[in-house]
Order: sequence, then C-alpha cells, then structure tokens
Amino acid sequence: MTGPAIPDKVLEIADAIREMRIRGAGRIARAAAEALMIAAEGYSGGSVEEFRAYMEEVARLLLETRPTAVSLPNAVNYVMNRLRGSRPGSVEEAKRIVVEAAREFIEYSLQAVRRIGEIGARLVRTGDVILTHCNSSAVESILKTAWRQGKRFQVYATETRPRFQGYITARHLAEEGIPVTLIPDAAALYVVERLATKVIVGADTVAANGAVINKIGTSQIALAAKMRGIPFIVATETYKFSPYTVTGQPVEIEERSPREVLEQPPPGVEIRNPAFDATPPDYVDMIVTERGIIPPKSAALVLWEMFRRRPLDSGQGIAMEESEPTA
Ligand code: RI2
Repeated sequence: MTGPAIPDKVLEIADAIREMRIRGAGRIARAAAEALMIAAEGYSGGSVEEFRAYMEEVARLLLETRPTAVSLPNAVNYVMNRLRGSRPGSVEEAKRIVVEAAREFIEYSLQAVRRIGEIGARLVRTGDVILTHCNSSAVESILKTAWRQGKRFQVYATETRPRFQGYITARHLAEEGIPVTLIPDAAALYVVERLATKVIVGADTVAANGAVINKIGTSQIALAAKMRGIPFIVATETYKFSPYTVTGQPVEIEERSPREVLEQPPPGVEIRNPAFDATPPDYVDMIVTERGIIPPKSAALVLWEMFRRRPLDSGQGIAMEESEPTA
C-alpha cells in the first residue's frame, strides 16, 4: 500500500469479525460501519482522491473478513456509496460524508432491531413453546419485548455447534427471566415434534427468492417444523436482503476451520465445517422485518423497493447506486 496505514483499531475490528469475536449479522454490519468511520476520522493529509483510494482499501479489508452475511457488504456499500457518489471539495468534507453515513447506518440498524422486537412480539402468545437456533439479536428482541409485555412462554435454545452461540441466547434470555432450556442440536426434531408451538430464527442473508441463509442446522429445523405444521418464523433487518441474488449470484456459504469442530481429528479423518445453510422459501412461513411482516416470496419486492440497482464497473460486482436504510 502506498497511502497512509490503516489504523490499528480498524485492523482489530476486521480481525474480530474474522475470528467471530464480533459476530451476528447485524453486529458485523454495525462494526463494519464503525470501522469505516474510525478509518475516516483517523485519516490525515493527502488529496480527496487519495482519501477515496484509502477508504476503498479499508472497505476491501472489511469485505474480505466473512463471506456469507450480506449485511456486511450492504453496510459497507451504504457508507462507501455516499462517498463514491459525492464530489467533496476537501478531505475534511469527504471525511464528514463517511462519518455521517456510518452513524446513520448504525442508528438505523439499532432502531430496526427494536422495531422487529415490537412487530414480532405480536406473534408470540402466552403458553408458546418457542425453539430458536444460534444467537440472533433480532430474535432476542422479539422474545424480550413479548416477555416485557407480560406474555409468558418458554424457549428452547439449541447449543449450536461448533461455536455454541446458543449459550449466548440462553444466558441473555435467562438474564431477562425468560424460562429457557438448552438442548443439543440433535434434539431439535425431538423438541419440534413434541413440545414446540413455533420456531423463530434470525438470518444472515435473505435471497431474492425468499430463501433464508442462516446458521448451519437451520434448514433441518425448518424441515421439522414443516413436518409438524408449526410456524417457522424468520426475524431479520432488511439490510440482510441480498441485492446480488437478484441477478442470480449465489450466496457463498462460509466454510470455517475444521479445528472449530475438532482440535485433533483422528488420522485419516476429514472434517468439514460449513457455517450456514439455505432454507427454501417453501419452509418459511413469514419474515419479520422492521418494515413489517412479509411472506418469503415477497423478498424480491423488498429488494426492488430498497435498492435502485445499477451495475457499476467498480471491480466489486454489482454495487448499489443508492441503498437504504431510510428510516
Ligand atoms: P442477528 C449469526 O451468524 C447467526 O446465524 C444468526 O442467526 C445471524 O447471525 C443473525 O444474527 P454468526 O455471525 O443479526 O454467529 O439477528 O455466524 O444478531
């Protein structure tokens, strides 16, 4: 690199996303926006063009951390497109543009999670037994809001091997006073067949056809819910809808290190660690977003409304000409 060095704090955030110390599609998006803000604030000297090149490099660094959750490129593009589409007269003005866009995104994102809580809580009834998988802030928001409204229900949380994010869910719900039972992932069908009245999970990406990409194991729970005939509900902010899938670009499923599964596999044993799977839209009853509840087949309409897309020859595939969020 020829320009100024990327600040340590930004490198730390990128590293934390890669290593999953910062995780959860929404948090990753907010952390990326924050990293862009920190990078802009820490920049000194150079011309506006040099600043642009430097910010593009920071954007690339963040985009390369994890491949699946589209909230990451959507957040990065939300901020960067503001810079790309503006003609600032000075570096200071260019920095301000980045900082304002990043703040806007973070604020929108936090509000969206709260709003999903309010909307999704209407689907929760006293007496419900709700199964969830992995750890989703959007799902937690629904459950905590419903609980605070006085609804009384219980939750089953899967452990979510290999990173055990289900423990985070269980701890957070227990702190709120919500009765929560942790189960091994393999017990999900048992719980759906005998106990659960609904399933609520988060999302990392929603494709244009309404398929939901979420933590590995989600699709088998959806299959179980379909077999049993109980609602399978997805809670997600709209910036997890993927504009790339409109043009048929497949969602890349992250394959993480086998060492997360087993530190020392027996000789001759191969280990694979796909982190996500895709649940077909036919298995999804509804998607709770901050803009309301939609059937999965309406995902394309949400994308159409959100992104006025235009293929840009930016070397990054399709970029958004203008991306929401608008509150
Ligand atoms: P929120 C997580 O991915 C889980 O798959 C979770 O369902 C999804 O992000 C959405 O989480 P990971 O980062 O944005 O743990 O709702 O691999 O918090």
